[in-house]
Amino acid sequence: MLIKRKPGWALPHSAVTPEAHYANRRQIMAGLGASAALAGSGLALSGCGEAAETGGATGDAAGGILRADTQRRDLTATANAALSTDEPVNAHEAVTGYNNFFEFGTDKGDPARYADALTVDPWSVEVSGLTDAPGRYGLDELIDFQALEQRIYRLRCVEAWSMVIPWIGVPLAGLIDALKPQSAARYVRFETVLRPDEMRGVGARVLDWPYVEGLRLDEARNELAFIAVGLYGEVLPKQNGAPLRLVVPWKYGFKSIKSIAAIRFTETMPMTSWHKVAPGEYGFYANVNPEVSHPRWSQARERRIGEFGRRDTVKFNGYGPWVADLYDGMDLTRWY
Ligand SMILES: Nc1nc2c(c(=O)[nH]1)N[C@H]1C(S)=C(S)[C@@H](COP(=O)(O)O)O[C@H]1N2
Ligand SMILES: [Mo]
Repeated sequence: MLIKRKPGWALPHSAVTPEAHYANRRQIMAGLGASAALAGSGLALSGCGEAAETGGATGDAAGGILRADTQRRDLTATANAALSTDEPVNAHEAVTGYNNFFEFGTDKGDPARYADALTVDPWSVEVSGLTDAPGRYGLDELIDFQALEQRIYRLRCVEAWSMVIPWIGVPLAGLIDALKPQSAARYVRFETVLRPDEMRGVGARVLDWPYVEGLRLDEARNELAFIAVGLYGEVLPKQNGAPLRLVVPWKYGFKSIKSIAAIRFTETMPMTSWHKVAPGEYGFYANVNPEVSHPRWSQARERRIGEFGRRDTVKFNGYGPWVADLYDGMDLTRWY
């Protein structure tokens, strides 16, 4: 499919400064503070032009090292306006304080409270399976910190709440190519690090740890599929899945696996954590779909964190123009 699809919600390029530096994070946060209670504040990218100072990460990235253990370190990224929503982003406090990361507990505040125990530097990812480039890679070998993009995506959790998050990262497609999957590979399987000493939640058998997720390879190569290493202009907070996590915004949030430590290319569909624990409730595809109810609740509407009331959920979380053709011919009420 070579047609460039641009849906109604895509921002015109003129609306955003092409080089959006989160130069002075404090200044941005000050602007957000006033509206934080409402959890919506059109994160003013266009205002960033005034901030002259660039983030400290550039120099380090030039040296080839970006240490992800340093929380609140600024990253420099180019705004990808075409793939960003212009909806108000959620407050930093919500994005980093209301999380699902069950390895640290099941309360929404647990990840922010306890994920600090996770060691994210050094970090490596084991690449295996049907690939011509198997091996163990360091973070800086996998991610080009000179080529970071910002993408403002909606995140729709299967629990029927949603947020808008300004991610920083790289397209997953480029990473997949670099890892040279063989022609027989049809799926990619991701695994979260498992460290009982650092993850106080894994004693509880909520899931069969480690957390596992997967995508069909053509889904992984879709231009929306993203690997985030930051958000809100800073290095990814641990509660959000440092140092690298998947973001697939047309799917329910549980597909966007955090703190990835292993990537495996397979011929058959990988068994994923939520599908394993409740096959009747969570499918492999997990595309956002208001027409298919979760067995225990409707998916027709959602609560945008920070808003009162509920809004209608949109099929594919509004990303149908990019992804709908991935599922041509599939019965999405069966392959939920
Ligand atoms: N390893 C791991 N990844 C995970 C989860 C988890 O519990 N463990 N929760 C998922 C769910 S249910 C959601 S909604 C998103 C939440 O991402 P956020 O906290 O950055 O908003 O992370 C997903 N990735
Ligand atoms: Mo979720």
